[in-house]
Amino acid sequence: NLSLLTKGLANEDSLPYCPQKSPLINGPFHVTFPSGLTLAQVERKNPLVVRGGRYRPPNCESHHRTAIIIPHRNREQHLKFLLYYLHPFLQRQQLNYGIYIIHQAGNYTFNRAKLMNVGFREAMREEDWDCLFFHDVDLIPEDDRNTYTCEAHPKHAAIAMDKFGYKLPYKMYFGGVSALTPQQYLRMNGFPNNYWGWGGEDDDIGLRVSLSGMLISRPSLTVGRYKMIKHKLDKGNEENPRRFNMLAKTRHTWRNDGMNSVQYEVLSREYLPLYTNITVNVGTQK
Ligand code: UDH
Ligand code: NGS
Repeated sequence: NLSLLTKGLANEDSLPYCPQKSPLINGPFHVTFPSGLTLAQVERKNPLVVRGGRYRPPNCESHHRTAIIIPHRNREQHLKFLLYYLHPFLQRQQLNYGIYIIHQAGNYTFNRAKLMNVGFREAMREEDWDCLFFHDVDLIPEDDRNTYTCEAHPKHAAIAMDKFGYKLPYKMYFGGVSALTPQQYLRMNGFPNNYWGWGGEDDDIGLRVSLSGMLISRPSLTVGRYKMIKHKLDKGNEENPRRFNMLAKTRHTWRNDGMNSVQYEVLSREYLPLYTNITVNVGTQK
């Protein structure tokens, strides 16, 4: 009868749920940066990725809906390598996912954390994502078991980066790649909007986690491994001299500066084959 037939089926499309643990997951993999790689090649290698950089497993209904939010300006080469690795990696994890590039328009000082707030709002507008990964463009995961899903507490995924000798540089480090559910994100009022230039914004985010009464979860050092694509400090992202003063005040400012105060203007939204590109005017420092 009908109830027997539908048992174990996830939805009206009659796909069964994917297994709890993906059978396609392997362990560590070797990351290199092939010269001459093109986005067209990455597209050909990922035939099931559809417009806007969306994917869902073809034969089963995923348990997870993960959005990847990548702050970006003038790092096309890094983006190409990240997409080359990330798409197959996320597919092996049998995730329902989408990749969003949040591109800061203009030449004014870069604002990584504010771009993440934009990414959160714009991604959630499109789909009921249950997990958001906030992902630097230059960090490539090196192990399939680093699952891009959320935990009971905000997750700092980039625990072991090659540039820090595959160790955490300091206990409160929250930089590189982190993952939060929409509920966790809103509970800490998102990320700060006022860190212009390099440094400190990730420490502010880490502080917000604990100030809002949550803990930091992390994968193990063996699994949370990342290779960073080497580069110099970008033009337009100079060290922020105010960052230490700002960090000293975070416990007073976090409730008023964040998702409840973010202002920006979306200039364009393009559904490209491998990602959704949102170009945004984030304004300038007051
Ligand atoms: N980003 C851009 N374009 C920029 C600046 C930053 O896309 O112009 C994004 C990108 O996703 C990058 C992230 O913001 O991965 C973080 O910026 P970053 O890579 O410059 O920061 P990181 O700390 O490296 O990884 C800085 C290297 C030199 C720091 C020396 C300071 N003492
Ligand atoms: C801390 C910065 C963080 C930064 C981390 C790693 O000192 O923003 O170093 O930097 N905090 C402050 O400046 C307050 S790195 O070695 O990647 O250049 O992420």
